[in-house]
Amino acid sequence: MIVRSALLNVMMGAARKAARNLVRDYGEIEQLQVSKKGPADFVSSADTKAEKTLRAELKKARPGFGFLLEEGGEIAGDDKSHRWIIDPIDGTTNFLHGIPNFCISIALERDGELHAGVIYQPLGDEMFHAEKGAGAFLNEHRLRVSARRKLEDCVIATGIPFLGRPGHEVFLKELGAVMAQVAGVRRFGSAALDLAYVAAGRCDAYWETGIKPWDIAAGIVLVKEAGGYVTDFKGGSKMLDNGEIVAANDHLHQPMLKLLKSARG
Ligand code: LIP
Repeated sequence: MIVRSALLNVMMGAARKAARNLVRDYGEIEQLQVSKKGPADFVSSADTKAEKTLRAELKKARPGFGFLLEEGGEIAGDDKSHRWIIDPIDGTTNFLHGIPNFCISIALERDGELHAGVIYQPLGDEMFHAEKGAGAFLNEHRLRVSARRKLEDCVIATGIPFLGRPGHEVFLKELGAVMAQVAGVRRFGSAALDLAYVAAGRCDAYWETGIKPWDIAAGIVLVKEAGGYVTDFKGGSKMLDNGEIVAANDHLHQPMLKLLKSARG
């Protein structure tokens, strides 16, 4: 049995509590798909409810910590060195359409550095968790990024910009370059789970642009603790600031950066 820190236990407990209502709400979606009004309002209330639960649970355990919330924005705490970064539903479009690939994502930032991450996929009861220096886990199992060295053997995850999002042309260039070199490209619709999958070696790499801090903060800790590399497109560490991310195992990270750079021109 693995021994987890009190901090991770708090994060996992909050995720499980918020997930209970989320799963119930997800069960309602099917009925709402066929109603005239559609499920959009219902989903945004599920999102807000989950965020409220997460905030209350984490505040109870660590009263001084600040928050960066997808719905509620930035909330300063008395303790200036700690901040929770939370996405109550990552994969909202999936949730809305009754596609079961969504999760809760919670990260803890300590003195400006990402320190711990929990990504919980409630329908599969998959609890991904990691803390700096202590490794990454899926439930009780230690995670390690894939060992694949050749792009031709690899499955790569990505996110596709959609209506109202910039960068369509550039993305098509990136996709064109990547798809010609690899065994498969996947668009699962949850950046947090894409990163968890890289940490678990299910996917060999993941890239996306225009992504928000709460979508990727927890996943960054997971990939790094599973022995992978995560950077922005320039190879730097400003992913939360510029919304660009490339995550991969140690063999593929540089080749992926090179490929994306040459595709963008
Ligand atoms: C989503 C991401 C997804 C990305 C979407 C969106 P949300 O987050 O996880 O990978 O491609 O643009 O940002 O909106 O479900 O929290």
